[in-house]
Amino acid sequence: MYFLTNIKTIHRKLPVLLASWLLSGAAFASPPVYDFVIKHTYPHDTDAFTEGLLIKDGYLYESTGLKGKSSISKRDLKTGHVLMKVDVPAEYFGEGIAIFGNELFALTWQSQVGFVYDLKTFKVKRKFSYQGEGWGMTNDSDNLYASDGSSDIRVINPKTLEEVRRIHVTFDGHDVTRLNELEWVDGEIYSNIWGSNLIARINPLTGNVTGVIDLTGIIDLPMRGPDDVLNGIAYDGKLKHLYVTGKHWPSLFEIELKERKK
Ligand SMILES: [Ca+2]
Repeated sequence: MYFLTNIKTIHRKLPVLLASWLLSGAAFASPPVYDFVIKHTYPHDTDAFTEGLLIKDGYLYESTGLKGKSSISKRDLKTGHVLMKVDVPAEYFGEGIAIFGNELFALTWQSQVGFVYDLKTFKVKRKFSYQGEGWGMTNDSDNLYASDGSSDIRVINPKTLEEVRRIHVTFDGHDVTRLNELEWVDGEIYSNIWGSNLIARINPLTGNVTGVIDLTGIIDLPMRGPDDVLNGIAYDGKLKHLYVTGKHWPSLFEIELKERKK
């Protein structure tokens, strides 16, 4: 999500809450915190203002934002080389993507228009509309899941593109806002918390945050600007490999999670 135009309107409570909770040592009964171990580092396109990231059949799919610069690409995971790419029309700010069957679904930020692409050709098959903003997206074997910067994740039927229900995400009784890029990981939803180094692990049935992944320090290179935040989670469910990156980051990291001792 775009920092400069949204910073005044977005509720900032949660990262502060989570950060203070992490610093406190999480002494009270609370969900676990996970640190990371980098298993592999792969190149990432520094021109990519990453909004969506996923792995399908061993290939990396990435969507990027910014008007006039948004695209969707299929890439070699280990080299980052582009295998197929389509530009999003210049009037749209590209956002999250998900793949369901042979179709790739893509959101736009404030245009309230989504696109359905043929996965093999990247040709637009149809469009769909929705209320509010589009941020992150993921899917399981039944549904699409979309965030909009609020504390709700929309559950969407991939055939009708109708909203089925909403997952209201809370942490210790507090609404968790700024949910951004999403990833379905073995029955949980992982969500970048926009503007932070944190990923929330969410129970999709209850909306409860069941754990927090702290990626502070994963990259220490100077970024181009304040928008170049952690964003992008991809999970290879067959190999159980978890990948993360950020906007304009030079690296894509495969990481393992280690629960922090209290
Ligand atoms: Ca993802």
